[in-house]
Amino acid sequence: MPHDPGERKIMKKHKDMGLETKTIHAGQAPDPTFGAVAPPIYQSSTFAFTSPEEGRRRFAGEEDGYMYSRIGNPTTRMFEDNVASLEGGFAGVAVSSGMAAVSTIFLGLLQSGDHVVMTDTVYGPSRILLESELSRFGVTSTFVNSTDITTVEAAMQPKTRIVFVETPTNPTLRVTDLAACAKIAHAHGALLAVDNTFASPILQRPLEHGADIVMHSVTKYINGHADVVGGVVVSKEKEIHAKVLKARILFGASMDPHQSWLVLRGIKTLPMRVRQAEKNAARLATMLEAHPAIAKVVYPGLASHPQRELAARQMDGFGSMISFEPTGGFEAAKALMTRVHIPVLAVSLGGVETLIEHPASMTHAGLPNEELERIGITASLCRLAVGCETIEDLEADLKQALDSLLA
Ligand code: LCS
Repeated sequence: MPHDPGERKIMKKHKDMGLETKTIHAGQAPDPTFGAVAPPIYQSSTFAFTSPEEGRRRFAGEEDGYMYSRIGNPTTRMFEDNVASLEGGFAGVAVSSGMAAVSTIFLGLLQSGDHVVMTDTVYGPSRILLESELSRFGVTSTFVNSTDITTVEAAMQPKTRIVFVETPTNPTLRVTDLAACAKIAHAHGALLAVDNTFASPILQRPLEHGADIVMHSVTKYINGHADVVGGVVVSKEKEIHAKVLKARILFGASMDPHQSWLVLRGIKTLPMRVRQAEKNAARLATMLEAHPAIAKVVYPGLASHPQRELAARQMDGFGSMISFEPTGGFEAAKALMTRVHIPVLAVSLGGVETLIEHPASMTHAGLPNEELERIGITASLCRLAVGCETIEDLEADLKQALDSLLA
């Protein structure tokens, strides 16, 4: 298997096949040594050369092949090819976490003096990375409510290099028009990068809407079993991929071979997990909206969601994240989080188990209070990451917890 994407024959083979076929087969062929059907874990930091000349050629980029696992690893490569195939990109770069995916994009493509336009309600640390870290290296940024596309246009500057959009957003589930953003970014000579973590490639493929780069926290739906932290970046074009790969190699945020193997195992059931969780979420969102102990429910599939029509057009489903506010404010939110029995009180999402958390004091705690209120992360907002349990059990459990708030 070549180190450099080269002809990318493996991905071409599944190019026109369905998402289920791709998750199971893309990037993988039976092991050439023993025919093992499950991919081998190439748990090796380094790879032998048959001659000094071969080593020289590989380091010079004159020949495909592996040298050292920070640079490239066969198990990791299978995962990279698999996700690139799902997203319809040129190639993928696997990294050690979702935050490594965000930072590798910025480190690979920006320089001092450049400007970034970002969705204001992204996952808290993605925003903090720009505001408090990349600002130290002379990168400036503007945060906009990208659901209103005019704010993106208004924020563009001559030095804007990247428009970074998260859709749907964590945890406010706002939806941004990707095709409109791509048009604006390209008209100004910038790239559109999309955090596709909440949708997964099963429900949304940003490159099809004109984006140049798509990234995931693999920790979530792609792995799906709450046992791995990882990230991946898929680029549409070879030139962008080369820059992202170089940043991964030099800044060193590589994915470990064992991590890659676990993630390859998880991704095979991605379509089934995503669809089951979505079915559950749709039922729970409707049930929550009708309950007297609930003041507000945010779910892109509800008629009350302001961007429902856009979500229906741009996505192949509404996902399995729900945010809601109980009528009794912060105290009611706290009580609810302790009275549910099935949802686990924990951050993260995208696993088979349902999780509940409080964004203002947990995932988004790094943002100032006024900003949290402004972007809709109120003190009473709870986030439910719906899993794949039996729906009647989830419904009954949430109902008993909500009923207890009225008692
Ligand atoms: N992007 C999104 C949309 C996320 O939700 C997260 C993590 C990241 C990037 C970063 O990924 P990581 O480095 O953690 O793999 N979101 C989390 C959350 O909502 N709860 O815990 C982590």
